[in-house]
Amino acid sequence: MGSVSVPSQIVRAVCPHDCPDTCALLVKVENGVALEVKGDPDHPSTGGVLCTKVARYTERTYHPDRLLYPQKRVGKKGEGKFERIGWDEAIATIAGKLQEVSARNPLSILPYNYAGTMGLVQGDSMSARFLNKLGASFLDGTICASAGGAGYKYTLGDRIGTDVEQTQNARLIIIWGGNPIASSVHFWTRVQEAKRKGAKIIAIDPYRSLSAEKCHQHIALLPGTDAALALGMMHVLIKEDLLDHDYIANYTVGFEQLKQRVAEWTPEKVAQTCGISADEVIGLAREYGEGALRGEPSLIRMNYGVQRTHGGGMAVRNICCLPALVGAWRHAAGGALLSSSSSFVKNSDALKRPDLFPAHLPQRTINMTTIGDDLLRDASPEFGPRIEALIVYNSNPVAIAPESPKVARGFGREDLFTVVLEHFQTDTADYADILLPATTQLEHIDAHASYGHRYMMANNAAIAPMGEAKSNTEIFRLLAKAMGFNEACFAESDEELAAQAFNFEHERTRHTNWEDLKSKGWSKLVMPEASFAQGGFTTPSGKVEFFSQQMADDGLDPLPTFIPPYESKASNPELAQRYPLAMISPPARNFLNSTFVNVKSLRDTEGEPHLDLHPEDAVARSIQNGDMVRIFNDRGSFVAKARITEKARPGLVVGLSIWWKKFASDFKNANEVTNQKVTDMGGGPTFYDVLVQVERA
Ligand SMILES: Nc1nc2c(c(=O)[nH]1)N[C@H]1C(S)=C(S)[C@@H](COP(=O)(O)OP(=O)(O)OC[C@H]3O[C@@H](n4cnc5c(=O)[nH]c(N)nc54)[C@H](O)[C@@H]3O)O[C@H]1N2
Ligand SMILES: Nc1nc2c(c(=O)[nH]1)N[C@H]1C(S)=C(S)[C@@H](COP(=O)(O)OP(=O)(O)OC[C@H]3O[C@@H](n4cnc5c(=O)[nH]c(N)nc54)[C@H](O)[C@@H]3O)O[C@H]1N2
Ligand code: SF4
Ligand SMILES: [Mo]
Repeated sequence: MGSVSVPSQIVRAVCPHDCPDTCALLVKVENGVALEVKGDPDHPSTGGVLCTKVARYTERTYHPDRLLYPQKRVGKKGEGKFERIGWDEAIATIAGKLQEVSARNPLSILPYNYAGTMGLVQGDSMSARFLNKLGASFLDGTICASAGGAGYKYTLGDRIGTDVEQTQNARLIIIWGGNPIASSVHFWTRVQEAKRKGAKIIAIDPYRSLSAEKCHQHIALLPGTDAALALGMMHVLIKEDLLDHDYIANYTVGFEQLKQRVAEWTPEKVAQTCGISADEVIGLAREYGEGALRGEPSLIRMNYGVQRTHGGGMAVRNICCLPALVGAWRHAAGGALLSSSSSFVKNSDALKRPDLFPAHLPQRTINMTTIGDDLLRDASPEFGPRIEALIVYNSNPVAIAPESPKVARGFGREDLFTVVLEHFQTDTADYADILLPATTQLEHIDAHASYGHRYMMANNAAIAPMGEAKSNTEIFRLLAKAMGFNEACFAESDEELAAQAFNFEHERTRHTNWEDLKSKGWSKLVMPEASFAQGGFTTPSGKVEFFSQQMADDGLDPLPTFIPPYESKASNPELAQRYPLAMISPPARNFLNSTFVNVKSLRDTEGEPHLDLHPEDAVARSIQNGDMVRIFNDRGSFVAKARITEKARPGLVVGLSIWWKKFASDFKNANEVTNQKVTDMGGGPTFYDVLVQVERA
């Protein structure tokens, strides 16, 4: 009786989201339907566990609001009124418009893409080929990690750090500007194991985050002052001779200059700069240095909190000097981890084909952090042509980019042609002229690296595309065809692309290949357990560069220093008179950047947009717990529900993010008040370098 039962099948997949954990997934599929997504128990980093967001991945994939067919805008920009069209009309309209714009100047065309999917194929492969061939402007992908990446590179070289799978063996773990319970739960699991084995855990964070409150010690410094704290630690380590002289002599350059530089950074001066006590500075340095002298591994997990203010690059650089001073790199579980991304041997040129860019044409790069200003800019000799066409994929700029009032104004330009590839009708999608339905991770193939662990991963398609959705790659293939691009590379399948994503001829990768990855799901890079036990840094000198000639050549201070925030009481007292509170807007636990905000069960858990503020600051403004408050500065304003809590240090307010504007009562989010100014190096955003005032709404 009834239907024939088909045995369920397990498909190996990868979590595509912008998270360092890059989990291995097992998708249970029956009759073409994905029933359940689980963590692979055999994958050492995933350990069979997923975060609450992705454990509900099928809820997102089969969400009733999924975009299932192409649409064109019929209402005003931003209003969100669309009408269904066919794929032929969609592709012909886009190709026609791009042809018209590129006939004037292809640099007027700009992609806006980031890490909505971290897949190397659906992230940027056929899309990059298409845009290169067109001669479009490049987008500098700065929105997350470029400041820290630059500071790391000057000091230690490529983004290779301690293997996260060693965490549980460390004796001291400093969680510096990160909230792993929310944003890297698999690392946190290992921290717990270390704690059970007796390790001491210290959080450095202006906010008593979910993670900070579970650490042995929490140092709540002022935002954007981490560089000074690191200078103070170095001062104490050197003064009290808590040093590994042998490591310094063999594997570092510039120690004498560093010694002179940090002499002025006394614990008292650091305490003053960071808004903490001198004892905290001294205690932290001794904990770090004395443990090392006892031969105990110490790990610094640096995260993104330290790099979202003016001196974010320098902060990472200064912190990167610490492990070498005490010889922490000698241990597999010691050292520092910012990102593991350079551990991977990727084949980026094969996927993106920069050689397709017409040799006779000029090039231009637009910083994605300043998209608000740049969309509003007229043509000029310095800027080049006005941006006339925008192709958005894997990103939601109207919600996530800084100084949103300008971003929205730019997207609202009547003379701008905007294409958006999306799963859902996001805040950005509302501004599209043509809105195209993209496949999710369960519906397409991909290859993945990670920025947290050291496994190459393969994502197999578990189900057929929903409705008329097409993968990003397929959409750009169709556009290439319509534009008459007939190079063979525009016909390559996703499978062919995925097979090229990694270089399998390197000592780290030679043991596997694409077919093997696809069937097993993942494979660990072959690398030494303690990468820098005997130096081998990828800086120009091959050593840790306390003094960096490269920085001097780039017009930067060649030695560790402190670059104050753009906006703080100390650095801009005049502004602080009007806007006395520092605001940060780090990730909410149940969202992933702006993804999942539209999944009701997760949104319900977050509730509504909140602003955490200290009782002192609340009393001074007659604000009661639960009041609606308006947060504002010269750039804009938004409302949120006040949560009075000592988690926020006095003078600091915290609005966990990133809400879709359309789910907020005032159709706005924290990026109304953030800043488009960029970091000291790497052109990164300064999301947490913001002064505001708060009042009852
Ligand atoms: N659940 C969830 N997970 C995520 C994300 C998400 O949105 N939600 N986003 C993903 C992405 S794109 C990223 S980049 C990572 C981010 O990963 P993490 O860097 O771990 O990010 P957060 O969880 O925001 O932790 C940052 C912490 O830095 C603190 N902070 C803010 N300013 C400063 C400062 O000046 N100094 C110091 N020391 N600390 C500061 C904040 O209070 C916050 O607790 O997480 C990824 N994982
Ligand atoms: N105020 C404030 N703003 C911030 C931050 C902050 O801490 N505070 N964090 C910043 C950081 S660290 C980051 S990384 C950025 C993140 O900014 P984004 O990268 O823009 O954010 P996401 O929400 O990760 O992804 C954007 C979109 O990609 C879509 N997407 C996913 N997979 C696919 C696919 O296969 N195809 C297509 N076409 N679309 C897909 C998703 O549906 C989602 O809407 O935000 C930044 N903005
Ligand atoms: S978001 Fe992060 S923790 Fe959650 S499943 Fe994906 S990779 Fe794992
Ligand atoms: Mo990020």
